[in-house]
Amino acid sequence: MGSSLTHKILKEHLLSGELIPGREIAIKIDQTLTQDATGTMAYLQFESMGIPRVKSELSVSYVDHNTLQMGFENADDHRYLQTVAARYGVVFSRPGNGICHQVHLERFAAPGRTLLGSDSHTPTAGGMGMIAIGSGGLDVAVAMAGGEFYLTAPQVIKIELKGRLRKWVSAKDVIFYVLSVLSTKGNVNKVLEYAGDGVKTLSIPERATITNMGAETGVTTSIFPSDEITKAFLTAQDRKKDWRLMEADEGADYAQIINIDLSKLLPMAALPHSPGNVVPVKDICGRKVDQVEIGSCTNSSLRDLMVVGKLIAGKKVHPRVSLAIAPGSRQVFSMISKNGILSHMIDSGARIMESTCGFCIGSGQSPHTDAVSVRTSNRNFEGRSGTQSAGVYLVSPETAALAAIYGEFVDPLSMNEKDFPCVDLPERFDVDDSMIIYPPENAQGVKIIRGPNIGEPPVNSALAAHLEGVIAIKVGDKITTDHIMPAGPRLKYRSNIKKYAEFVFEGVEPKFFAYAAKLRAAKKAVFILAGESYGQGSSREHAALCPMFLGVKAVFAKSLERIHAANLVNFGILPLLFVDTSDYDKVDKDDEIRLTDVISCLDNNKNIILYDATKKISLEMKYLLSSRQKEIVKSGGLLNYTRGK
Ligand code: MIC
Ligand code: SF4
Repeated sequence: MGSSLTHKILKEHLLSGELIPGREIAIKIDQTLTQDATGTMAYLQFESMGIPRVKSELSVSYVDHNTLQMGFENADDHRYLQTVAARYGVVFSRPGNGICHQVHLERFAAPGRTLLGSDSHTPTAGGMGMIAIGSGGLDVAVAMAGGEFYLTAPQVIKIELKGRLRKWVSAKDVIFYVLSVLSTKGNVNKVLEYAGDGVKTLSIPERATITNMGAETGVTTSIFPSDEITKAFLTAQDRKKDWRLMEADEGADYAQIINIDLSKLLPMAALPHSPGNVVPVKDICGRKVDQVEIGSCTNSSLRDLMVVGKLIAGKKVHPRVSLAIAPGSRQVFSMISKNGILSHMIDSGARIMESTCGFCIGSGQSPHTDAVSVRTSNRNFEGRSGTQSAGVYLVSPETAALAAIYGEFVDPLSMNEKDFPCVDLPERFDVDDSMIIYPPENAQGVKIIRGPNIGEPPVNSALAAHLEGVIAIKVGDKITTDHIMPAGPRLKYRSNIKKYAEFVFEGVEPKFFAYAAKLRAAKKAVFILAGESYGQGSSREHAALCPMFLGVKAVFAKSLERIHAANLVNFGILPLLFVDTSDYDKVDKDDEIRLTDVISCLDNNKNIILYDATKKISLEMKYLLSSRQKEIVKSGGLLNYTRGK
């Protein structure tokens, strides 16, 4: 039987294990990427490994998330990242050069290769026919040190595309449709592989929009084949040499097939507060809009901004609406400034932002109280915009541009077909890599500069055989890492775990920090009780690292998302799952809990008994850990485990 494209690339990179869905495998990582908000920890961890220079083919450090520089902390992080990159052989993309995923797609992504990034939207590069996976920063640090990356061999779902998108329907609407089928939970350890004749109708930026937001389904990654369109894009980026034909074998085997007729899709929107709440835009027409934000790693390519610019040319932004536009990269920014599109935007009343994540991560542009904010980004979790009472709607660039002009939701399909601004990608992009700094060959003399806000990563102790403690918080389903570890104004503490840990569960249970401190002082373990799909969303390992710092020893959940579960293991927190999920209802906050013989249960593959001393009940907990992961948890985390070896 033929191979899927996913399995072909995984096979070429397989270092250990069998490529049988569900089994743990280790693969070689060719490229890595980090961004500033997860990068400082990743490089501090890399430094602690004592390796003289990165061993990956290519490692790039981007500064794109936090560039507001409110206070010295942020600029200190940037300086640390620049100097540590030079010292260890990492390519450095300066602040202002663009959002990591957009720049990586333009300048570095290559078909057939593997990429590991400390950001959950790393799968954006899957639009280029590579296996691109998001993970915690520590896993990226290990990959930079030449270590293998462990993952569960995925089930591959084929998404067969036929037909062509109608005018006014966008690549974003394809992924919204996929989200309406798969939802945001229950897709762990799967890969979405796109195929079929419809693929040929989509440009690379459009494919990247689709693979980018595949992250919201919770899959390991998404991938498109590499074909003549990929070749043309790479040629236009002056990188033809990176092209390679990559496609699935005829008759390849898939776990599931989803058929999509592109010509039947409608413009869609994800309603507050989940990317999975999708409805056709026609169902919300007329709803008033207060803010429109265009950009983010999902929709900030030259194609997207050209469409937006042409749509708003000669028109004015509605008086109620604040429209902000952030080009995804300096290349995009520079090209729209030269071709006149930027003038149309400025003349319309749009506010032009830096080429960064900015609004998407709540770093500026928080909407007003109770606002309706319409965004082209990929996440609309409650409070992520920085305004708890705002409702964020996710849409395509086309829908966003119309909302900015009309001040309300307008169905793009109600527009005249001939008025749709078709955009052809240029034969040559403006290539100027002057904001990308290559490391010196001999970096021995390079001094790494650390500011006072940059602290050493905390270390954990080995797991105790018996754990006694208290459930300090009980949360429901779909708790995201934004709930656990808020970003926005708190981002500047990413390099200072002691300080950042004060904000764990800030928006959910503000007393959590004080409660955990009290339990720690009483030498009690801290436990977290969660529902389905705990740890959705971002890859930020701080959502495990800071709880670990506060004394969290185990999470009891109905189910866990992939990256967060791996981060819990990496920091020595036991990820335990209810054998009977209805047991979740029997346990409460403040309950005294005992876990006995934990080590011998792990060693003998036995379920762990959670004894609730308050309720006087025993519940059975399971875990999905490989032998290697058990050793990591027992050691108190990956750093201890690696040092021990
Ligand atoms: C996000 O979109 O949530 C982020 C901010 O890019 C995160 C990374 C982080 O928290 O630094 C992600 O997606 O992994
Ligand atoms: Fe940046 Fe938003 Fe993309 Fe995360 S989702 S990388 S914050 S633009």
